[in-house]
Amino acid sequence: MSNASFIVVANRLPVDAVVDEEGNRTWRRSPGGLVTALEPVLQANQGTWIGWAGIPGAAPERFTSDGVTLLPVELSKDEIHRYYEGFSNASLWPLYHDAVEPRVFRRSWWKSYYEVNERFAEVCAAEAAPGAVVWVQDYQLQLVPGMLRERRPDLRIGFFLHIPFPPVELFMQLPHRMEILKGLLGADLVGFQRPLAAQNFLALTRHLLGYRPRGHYVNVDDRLVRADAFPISIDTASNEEVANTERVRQRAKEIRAELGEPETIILGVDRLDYTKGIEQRLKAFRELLEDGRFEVPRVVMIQVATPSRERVDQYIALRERVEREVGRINGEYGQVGLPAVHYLHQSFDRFELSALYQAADVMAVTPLRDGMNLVAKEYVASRIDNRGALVLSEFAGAAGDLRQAFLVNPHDLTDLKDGFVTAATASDDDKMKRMRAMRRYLRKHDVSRWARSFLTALGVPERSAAYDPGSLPSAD
Ligand code: GDG
Repeated sequence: MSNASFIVVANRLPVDAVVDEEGNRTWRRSPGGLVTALEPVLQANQGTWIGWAGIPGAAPERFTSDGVTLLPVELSKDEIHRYYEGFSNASLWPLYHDAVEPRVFRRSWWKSYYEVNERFAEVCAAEAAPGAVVWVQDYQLQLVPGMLRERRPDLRIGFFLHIPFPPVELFMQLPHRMEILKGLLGADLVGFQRPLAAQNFLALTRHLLGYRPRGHYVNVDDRLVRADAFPISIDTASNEEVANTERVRQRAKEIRAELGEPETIILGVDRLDYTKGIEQRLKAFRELLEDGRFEVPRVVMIQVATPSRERVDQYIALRERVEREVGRINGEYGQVGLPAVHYLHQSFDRFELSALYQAADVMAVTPLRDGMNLVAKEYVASRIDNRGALVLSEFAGAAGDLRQAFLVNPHDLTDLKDGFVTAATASDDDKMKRMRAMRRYLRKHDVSRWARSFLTALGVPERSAAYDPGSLPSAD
C-alpha cells in the first residue's frame, strides 16, 4: 500500500465519474488548467493522484489510467455544499480575488473545510512511501501541508496556489486566518503564480505569526520554508500541433464564413465566473456599438462561457446578468440572422476551441483578477500564422509573461474600450511583431519548464524521470 513516491493531491481527480440513469459509471476527463498542467508530470513518474471523483457519496475504488494511479476521496453531499461550494468557492475564492464580489462566511463551512482537508491528509499519509514527494494543489486544500507534516515529517511537501494570494489587509478578514497560514507553512515550498503573491504571503507570516522572513525563506521551528513565484504555463507544442491540423484550419475558415466574413471577430473564452470580467467586457462592447466606433456586422463578438459552479448563488446571479446583457445588446444592435454577440454557454473540445482562437482577430482576456489565465497563453500558442491581437487585463497573472499584449485595466471602462479599438485597428506589422515575441516566450516557458522549476526548488533531483514530461505524449 504505502509505496507511492510521487503524489499529487488536488480537490478534483483529472477525470470525473459520470453515472447514467441505470447506475453505470464511466469516466470523463475534467476540464481546466490544473489537469492540463499536471497530468504529463504524473504520467512521466507513474505517480499517484489523490482527489475527489466529482460525485457525492462513497468513493470509487482506486484505478490506473495512462500509467497514473487515481485514488478517489469521498465527499458527502453536505461536504460538497459546505467545504466546496461554501468555504472554498463563496469565502476563499472571492476574497483571494480582491473581493471583486462580496465574500460570504459561515461557521459551519469552516468545520467542513477542516474535516475534508484532514481526510485528504490522512489518505495521503497512508499512501506515501518513506521520503516521498507530495505536491498539494490550490486553495481548497491549504490545511493539508500542515496536517500532513504532523503525520509524516519524513515527506517532502510542496504546495502550489493557482489563484492570486491577497494583500495583508484582505487576508486579515478571513476567519481562521492563522490556521490557514500555519497550514501552508507545513510545506517545504509554497509556490505562487506571481512574485507579489509570494511577498504578500511572507509579509503575513511576519504580521500574523511574528516570523522574520529573510528573502524568500521563513524559519519555522528550525525548518526553512521557501515562498516563491512559479508562473504556470501550457503545453505550447501540443497547442501548436492541434492548431496546425487541417481539421482546425478548415473549421476556423468555416466559423468566419458562418458569421458572414466580418472584418473583426472579438472572442472571449472563460469559465462563467465573476472574476473573468465578462459583464464589463460586454458593456464595453455595447458602448462601442452605441458610440458608433464598432458596427455590426463588420464587428461581431463570440463569448464562450463554460458552465461553472452552477449551484453557487453568486454564479446563478452572474449567469442571469450576463444573459440579460447579451439579450440587450442583440436586441438593440443585432439584425435578422446577424446577432452582435454569439453567446455560447457550453463546453467545446480542444479542436473547436483552437479553431475559435484561429478565427478570432481580437482575443479578449479581461479578468478583473486572475491567478494566471491559460486561455491567453493558448490563444497565442494557437496563432501559428502570427496573426490576431490579444487584449489582456493587467490584473491577470499572464500580463507578467505576455508583455507584448494590448494591456488594459478592465476596471476602467474607457481604457477597456480604447484597448479593443486599438487592437482591432493596429497594423498587421505591429500585431505580427507582438505575436511572434509572445510565441517565442511561450515556446521556452512551457508547462514542463514550470513543473521542472517547481520540483527542482522542492529538491527533487534534476535528472529524475519524476518531472521530465518532455519525452511523453501530451496530456489530452
Ligand atoms: C485556474 C486559475 C490559472 C475552458 N473552456 C473550455 C476549456 N477551457 C479550458 C481552457 C483553459 C482552462 O480551461 C481554463 O484555465 P484558466 O487559466 O483560463 O482559468 P481557471 O479555470 O480559472 O484556472 C487561473 C489556472 O487555474 C492554472 O493555474 O491560470 O488563473 O483561476 O485551459 O482552455 N477547455 C475545453 N473546452 C471548453 O469549453 N476543452
